[in-house]
Amino acid sequence: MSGMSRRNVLSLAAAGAATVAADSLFGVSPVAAFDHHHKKAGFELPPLPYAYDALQKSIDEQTMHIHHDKHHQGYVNKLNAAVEGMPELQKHSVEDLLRNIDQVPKKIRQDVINNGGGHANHTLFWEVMGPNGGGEPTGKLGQAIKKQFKSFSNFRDEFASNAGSVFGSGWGWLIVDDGKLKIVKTSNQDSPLLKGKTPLLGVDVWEHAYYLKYQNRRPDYIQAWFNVVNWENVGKRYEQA
Ligand code: MN3
Repeated sequence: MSGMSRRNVLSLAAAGAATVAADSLFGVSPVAAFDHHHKKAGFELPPLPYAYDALQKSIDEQTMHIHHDKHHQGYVNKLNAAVEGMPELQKHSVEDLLRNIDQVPKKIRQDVINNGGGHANHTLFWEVMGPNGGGEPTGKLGQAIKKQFKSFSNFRDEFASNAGSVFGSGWGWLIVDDGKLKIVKTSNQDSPLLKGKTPLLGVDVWEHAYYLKYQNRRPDYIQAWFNVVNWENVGKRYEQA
């Protein structure tokens, strides 16, 4: 009898230990990410600024859910894990960390490049899209694009072919570099901020951004993505740059 109950106690203890171990694999940053009373101590996933099905003409609802709730949340969680116990880093914006990457301790620098980049890039990505997107930019940005690329249609072709040519996973960007508009690409989650450039518009060309709807047809995804670009927001970013 006593041997039996002792075994039960042991197996409960073992089950408890297994639960703790499993939690600690995934549970480090959600605490920091969701506890608004300790906002300073962690980075947070921003809510999607529109409904998950709002971009359906170009990006399906399931992709938006997985992309925002799983992929972007994952970068936020891993960024929080990387800077855990480093309040001097936690108090900065992720953009500041990336702009000053040389001052981030070497042992976590690549983690901040990958996951801080993932967080900043996706935050921008949601903001430069919208349900009433598409068309052409007006105002100062519209003028600057025409000046730099001769026409909006030239700009669009160049942007699309640049993003389409990213080898493997990465991003196609419109950036401001020394006051000039430029089209560039980065690999993985590298942000233009790492090189002191200001990103205005970015298209995620990782397969997770389009594979459910477009499979291997990345160029089709990029063409459709132009129909949800929120040029008003991109124009605001330009005027602040
Ligand atoms: Mn992505």
